[in-house]
Amino acid sequence: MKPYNFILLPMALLALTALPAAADDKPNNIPMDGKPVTESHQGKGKINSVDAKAGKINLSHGPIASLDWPGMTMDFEVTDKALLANVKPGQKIDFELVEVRKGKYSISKITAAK
Ligand SMILES: [Cu+2]
Repeated sequence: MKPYNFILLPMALLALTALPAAADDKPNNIPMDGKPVTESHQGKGKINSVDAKAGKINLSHGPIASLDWPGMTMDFEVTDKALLANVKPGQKIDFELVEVRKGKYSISKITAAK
């Protein structure tokens, strides 16, 4: 064996063993071209309460077809507490949800209902 083979062989083995693990770790919303896509879901609701300090909001929201959710009243966290700076109970809003963890959705956008 030439000296450089001692370096290349272990590297080749490492690359082979690392690939399957990396493929398994991929979230299922990354398409074939490898660019991550943040899928968002649109909802409409009415604000019941706002906890700006905790970054939480309680909404009565309508059905969200893209998530197969029925309408309900529930708490949401927001991805950025600044989203709650100009909202108050009683307001009707359009909002956007993103999946922040597997099965966990947070509000990423709030606008006055159109
Ligand atoms: Cu809900």
